[in-house]
Amino acid sequence: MFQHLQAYAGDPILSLVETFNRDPREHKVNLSIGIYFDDAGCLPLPEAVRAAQTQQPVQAQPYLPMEGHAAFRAAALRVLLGNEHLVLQQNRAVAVQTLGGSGALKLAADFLKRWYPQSRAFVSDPTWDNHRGILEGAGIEVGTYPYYDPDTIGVRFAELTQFLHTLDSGDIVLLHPCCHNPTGVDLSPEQWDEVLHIIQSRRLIALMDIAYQGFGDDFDRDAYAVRKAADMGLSFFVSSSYSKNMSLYSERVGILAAVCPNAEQAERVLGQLKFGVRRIYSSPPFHGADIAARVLNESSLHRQWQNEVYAMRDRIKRMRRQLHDALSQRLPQHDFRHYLTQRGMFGYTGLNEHQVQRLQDEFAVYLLKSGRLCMAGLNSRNIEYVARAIATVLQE
Ligand code: PLP
Ligand code: TYF
Repeated sequence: MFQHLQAYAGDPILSLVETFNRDPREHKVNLSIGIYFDDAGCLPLPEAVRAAQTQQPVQAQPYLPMEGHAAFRAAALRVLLGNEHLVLQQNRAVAVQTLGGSGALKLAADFLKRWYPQSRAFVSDPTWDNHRGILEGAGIEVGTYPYYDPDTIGVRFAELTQFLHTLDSGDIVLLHPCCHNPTGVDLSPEQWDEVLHIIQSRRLIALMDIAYQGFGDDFDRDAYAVRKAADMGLSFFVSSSYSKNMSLYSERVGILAAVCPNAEQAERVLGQLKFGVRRIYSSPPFHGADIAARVLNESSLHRQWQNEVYAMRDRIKRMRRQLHDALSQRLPQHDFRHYLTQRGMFGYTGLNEHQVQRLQDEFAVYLLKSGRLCMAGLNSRNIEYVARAIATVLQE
């Protein structure tokens, strides 16, 4: 019956983690997947999340409604838009609990294909691989917009804006509000203003994907693009993930939010998103969303959690600084300043595929083929070793 099936090559990032796990070398270092590890190399559970989990009574739960956990959805909207945003007061923003950020993207993609069947989607060049996979999986044609410039280690901003001007009304643009995956290179507030004005004037559909809120500057500044788009009166979607900032990876906690022109349309959008959920999995799981709701809705836990995320952010920044300093010391003729300026978990090292392979083969240091390095995998015990390994492959 299954003879005609092709073998599945696997997700490149998850497959690399499997290769890493099988690697017997004791000194191996995993800088591939975007997961936050602490200085001991462990996956930490924020104390605020642990406290919320401990409060949780163990009892049977009925199904959640299609749209999910009400207190979580409301709180997650406030994290995105700020507590007092006009769109919240006017009931113009709605949210559906999703299976992490990935589930939010899938729900958005299905919705967009159904209601804007002619629209093409454009993702940054480069982007997280699964963006294309999820959009294409929903039957949407996917192209790329110019983004990363390896020469300047910045954004091809003029090309990006020129390109957006060529798109058709109703085309979808997938944007990373902060901590761009994989490059770590973000737009400035002024650049966001310009991009969002083009999106508004050309009637494009913004689909923002925020999976690292809190890891860039802070929860408010990381949501600049989301709040600016809402201030401008745009209608748009946001997928938001709590996998990284609550360390709830396997619980699958996220939302898909929609900001709409008025409350009546918002209600209709919510209805169609519920229809989408109904068609895929009927209703989301309770446990992770309930933990997140407790953290977000209890002010002392919320504050504690934010500070814990900021401690993760600051540790990553220290790793950036130490890697920069260690490499600059070894190779003073090289410019490593991009290690300092890139934001969030990832750094784009500029290492080529051959150099990345050598790091893996000769040093058991695992990066993605693209040269993406997860800064959160560095710690005080492995950083000198990693710097020595990178310096070696850069020199030869
Ligand atoms: N979007 C981006 C940019 C990501 O890096 C990730 C990483 O996991 C996701 C979405 C998916 O989020 P989740 O793991 O919550 O599905
Ligand atoms: O880019 C990353 O490493 C994270 C984690 O299919 C991830 O976003 C990677 C692959 C995948 C799901 C999550």
